[in-house]
Amino acid sequence: MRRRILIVVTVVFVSLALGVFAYTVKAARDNPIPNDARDLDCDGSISAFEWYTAGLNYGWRGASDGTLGCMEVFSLKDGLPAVGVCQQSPRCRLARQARFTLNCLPSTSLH
Ligand SMILES: [Ca+2]
Repeated sequence: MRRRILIVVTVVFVSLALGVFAYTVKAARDNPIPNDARDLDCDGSISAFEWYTAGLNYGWRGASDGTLGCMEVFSLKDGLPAVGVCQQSPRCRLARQARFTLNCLPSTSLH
């Protein structure tokens, strides 16, 4: 009897966990950020973690600094830009202190 209860509890717990995970994956997928714009560190590849994180925690809008031909991945938490995605090279531009850097250089190289 005890074993059956343990099995039922385990099945219920695993089902709930899978349901929550599926729900968050669907929410990440439904985010308007294009899949190829979810490279949050501009390293040229999009990991599953980046894809998932971008889908849940970031939004998509025109570049807030007015850069023409660029869209922006911004934090839903504070509204600050994270990555600029531009038509011209460099396509992916990290944002530091609310400004896009060129060639994804660290913010210290700007000053
Ligand atoms: Ca990346």
